[in-house]
Formats: sequence, structure tokens, C-alpha cells
Amino acid sequence: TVNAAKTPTAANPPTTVDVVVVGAGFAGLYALHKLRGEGLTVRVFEAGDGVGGVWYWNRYPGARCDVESVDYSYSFDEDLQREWDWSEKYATQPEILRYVNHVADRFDLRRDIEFGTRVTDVVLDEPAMRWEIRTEAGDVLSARFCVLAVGPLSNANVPAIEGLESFEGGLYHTAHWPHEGIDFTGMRVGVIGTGSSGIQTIPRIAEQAAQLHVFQRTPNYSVPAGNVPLGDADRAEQKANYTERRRLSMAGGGGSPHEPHPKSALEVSEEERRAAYEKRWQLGGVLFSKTFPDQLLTIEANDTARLFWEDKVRVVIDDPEVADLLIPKDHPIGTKRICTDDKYFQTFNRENVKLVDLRAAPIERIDSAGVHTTDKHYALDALVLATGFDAMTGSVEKMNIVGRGGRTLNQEWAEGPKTYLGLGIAGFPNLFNLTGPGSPSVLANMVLHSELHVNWVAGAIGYLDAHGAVALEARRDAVADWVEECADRAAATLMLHANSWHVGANIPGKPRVFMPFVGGFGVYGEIIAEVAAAGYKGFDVI
Ligand code: N01
Repeated sequence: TVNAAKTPTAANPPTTVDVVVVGAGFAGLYALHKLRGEGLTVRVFEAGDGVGGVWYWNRYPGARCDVESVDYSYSFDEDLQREWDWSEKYATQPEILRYVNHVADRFDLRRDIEFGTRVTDVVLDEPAMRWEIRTEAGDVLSARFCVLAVGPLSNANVPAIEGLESFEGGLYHTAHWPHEGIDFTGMRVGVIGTGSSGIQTIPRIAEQAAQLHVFQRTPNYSVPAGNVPLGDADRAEQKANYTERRRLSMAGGGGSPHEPHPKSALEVSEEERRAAYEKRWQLGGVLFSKTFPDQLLTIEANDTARLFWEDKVRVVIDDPEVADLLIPKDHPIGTKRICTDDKYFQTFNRENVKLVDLRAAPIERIDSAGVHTTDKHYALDALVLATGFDAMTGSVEKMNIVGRGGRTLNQEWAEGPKTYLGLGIAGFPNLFNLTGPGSPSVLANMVLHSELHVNWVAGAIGYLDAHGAVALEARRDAVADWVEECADRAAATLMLHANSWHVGANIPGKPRVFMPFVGGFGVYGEIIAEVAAAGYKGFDVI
């Protein structure tokens, strides 16, 4: 365990380090590696018993990344990226977890990580300009910098459904899946939720369960994932072009090397448009929602994609009434994270699968034996919650983070998250929030995004030290401008048309604010680099 003073006193001061990192997912692990390499002392706290963050927790059957494995991997070490072999175009959760564990071993990261330890308090000692970090285990550390690498999709949302705790069958959340797995053979299973997690796991559970009821409140757009195994020749080709691939990814809109069609969806002929959609459809994956550059900008352009999608999906669903229920009507395609699947819609053709339309008859309560909707009782042996996350702010707001003048982060963010560049928060000097609100975050490849952020933080710390400065603190006017810029950029797209977790719509009472920076990963990278080059413009260097 950490050699920390459990009850610090003047005679027994807390352990001091340069940096505390919260979280040992992709971002936290690289933060440890990078900052340790800069000669800083770093301590990482991780709630899980192993590395990997979302890939540690989300072990549900069918869990797989929707960014290509060759791109969804660290770029910081040439030998690592040359030596690691991915077996599939889109890696499964177990393979990603093996990769992250390999990285942790390869760079000897575990010795500075405290597993199974949740951070509870992050409190600024203003006169000393240091952060006091406390954990559930009673550790107390004093750090000059605190890096929050808690992940935007890490705080599982368990819906407040009456009687949920009284259910006597197996109750599982996709984001807290048992390590030993679950055998649903012969069981009557219910799944609540049809987002990315539900859509990935429903076909796999349907293969096992005797009977599966899918409780759907809102249908979602999903495209075939298009996963394929990778052979030696594929890998050799990918690796031969890795440098260029990474360059394009860093400059691209979503942190991957793919470009949209050069013209507007409305500028091209019907034939050319269909051919472009068909090409992306055959390729599979989330890029379908970015086939044309204006697809997420105007309803007219978006409709062309939506109608193409609808034609493709209707033909694979046998029952037209079921198809009607599975086709979204409430938001433009791509304004919620488009889902990717392996025969999701076809699953509803199975005899043992039934779609329950919660719009027609909502869930009233859950009892020991199953789910009561307003018109029926469904007897179940197991219930799976694929109900998502209190995204982007949930895990940060769970900690007691106290900045200048005793003001808490939750007070600061009461009307929605307020950051400068996503990285800095006014009143919270030397606290850096990685891949959260105000940054491209979930709209980009999170691995490269984590590297971008960590490199920026390392640069900022180096700058402070080189200038004999103590702290970096976002200025209030810079925060206000950035919040406005993020809102304006979002308002210029169709993204506000969806009741998505991006705007907090899935959590009752959460302020409705579009949280990510929608201007593109490459653009964002240029902005934060310019700010640094201009002596951290918009920050006070103290
Ligand atoms: O969560 P979600 P997710 N009663 O919030 C429903 C990433 N991810 O875990 O829309 C009934 O999208 C809710 O219904 P509604 C990816 O970025 C990626 O699936 O609120 N239903 C919705 O259907 C993704 O976007 C991958 O009406 C309730 C579902 O639960 C993000 O994580 C895989 C309910 C939640 O969907 C989150 O995805 C998995 C209630 N009380 C996740 N409460 C890949 O890389 C909620 N719902 C492929």
C-alpha cells in the first residue's frame, strides 16, 4: 500500500509527491509513464483491481471497440506499436484488456499504482498551493499537481426504478459485469437499454437465453460493425503506413485517419451519394455517420443518410411492426453516438426474442420475480441493465473537489461543466481534467486524445518549472469564452437535436449542456498547442 500518513499531523506530514493521478485507464497509465519519465514523482489511485478503466469494467458479452484496433492503441512508443499484433479490425474487450496489461508490465507502471482505492477528496491547500488527496482507504497525500483521468463513461447509471433492489434473479449492469462471466443458458432474461452496450450484448445474450425480452424506451441507429480478423499481411500493411496513419489521425476530426467525402451530400448526384453511403456501409462501423462533411450540419444532408440507413435496416427485420418500433424517429442520424452491431436487428427475427415497447407501456416497477410495465408482468431469471452512464461529469463530481476559497467543483459546475480547453478550471490551479467536457472527448479516439492531453500537461509542468512558477490556473474570462465557443460550435451542428448523454439528457436534473468540443480533434489539438506556444494564454502563470 501507499506509504502515506493515515492521520497527518505537523509531526507526521502526509506523503508528498509531485503528481497524483486519479484513474488507471488509457489516460492515467500514460500520464504515469510520461510524467515519471519527466523526473516527477507520481502516484496513481485506481478504484478497480486492475488497469484498463472502461475495459476493466465493461466485460459484457459482445463488448468490442468501435475504433479500429490499429488506431485505438498508444502511439507514444514506436517499439510498442510495431511489436503488438491485433487479431481483429475491432478489438474485443478481452484483447484490449490484455494490451493494457501488457503496457502496464512493459513500462513497469504497477509499482506506482494503488489498486482497489477510490479517491474521495481533492482539496486545495491554498497557502501552500498544493492538493491534499484522500482515499477511501484512508491514504492522505500532498501533491503539487492533480490529474483527473477518471474517464467520461465510467460512472454507471442505475435507473431509479421502483423495486429494483427487490429483484431476486441475477441483476447485472453492463459496466459492472462479473469477471467470471454469466451463463444465461435456459434462462428468461430481460435487457433494459438499447444504446451501444445493449445493442452489442443483446445478440450474444439471445444466443444463450431461453427467452429474451428487450425493454426499449428509445430506438437507436446502428450500423454493422464490419469486424474482420486481421492476417499477417493486413498487419504488415498497417504497420508499414503507421507514421502516416498517426499523422492523419492527429489532424483528423475524430482522431482516426479517415476523411469524409470531399463534397456536400447535397452537391453530388443521387448515384454518387448512394455509392458513397454504400461504400461506408460495406466498410462498416461508425464512419457511416461521417460519410459527408455536412451530414451532421443540416437536416437535408442528414436525411439522405437516415433514409439510406432505414432502407438497409427495414429489409433485415421480418416483422414490419417490429421494424417500425426499431427505427428511430426522434433524432437525426449520428447526433447520438451511432451504435455498431453484429446482427442486432436480425436478432428480433428469433423466436426467443421479444421487443417490449416502453413508450407504449412504461416500466412501472420491478418486483422479486420480474418487470411490471403498465400493461404486463414479465417473469425473469436475470435482468441486465444496459442503462449507460452519468457521462463526462459523473465521476469527477462524485469526488469532493475543493478549490480556492473553499468553493467546490460541484458548485462551480452547478449549471454545467465550465472549463478552459477542457483542461483547466478557474479556481482550481494545477488541477488538470483529462478527456472530459470542453475537449473533443468521446467524439474522438480516446487513446490518442489521452496522449494529446497528457503531453500538453507534461509541457505545462515543464513550462512552470522552467519559469520558476508555482501554478497554472485557467482565468475566468478564458473559461467563459471557451464555454461560449463550445456552445456556439455545437449550436451550428445538429448535435443539440438529440436527447443524448452528450447533453446530460439521460440523467434526471442534469443541466442540459452539450459537453464535448465539437470542432474536431485536429482543430482542438492546434488550439491547445497555440495556447501553450503563446505562454499559456488564458491561464494565469503564478
Ligand atoms: O449507454 P446509453 P451505453 N428505463 O446511455 C436506456 C460508449 N460505448 O452504455 O435513450 C428504460 O447510450 C436508454 O434509453 P433512453 C458509446 O460512446 C461504446 O449503451 O434514455 N430505459 C438507452 O437506450 C456510447 O454512446 C461502445 O430512452 C432506460 C440505454 O438505456 C456510450 O458508451 C460500446 C432507462 C442507455 O444507452 C454509452 O453507451 C458501449 C430507464 N429508466 C458503449 N434508463 C463501443 O465502442 C436508461 N435507459 C461499441
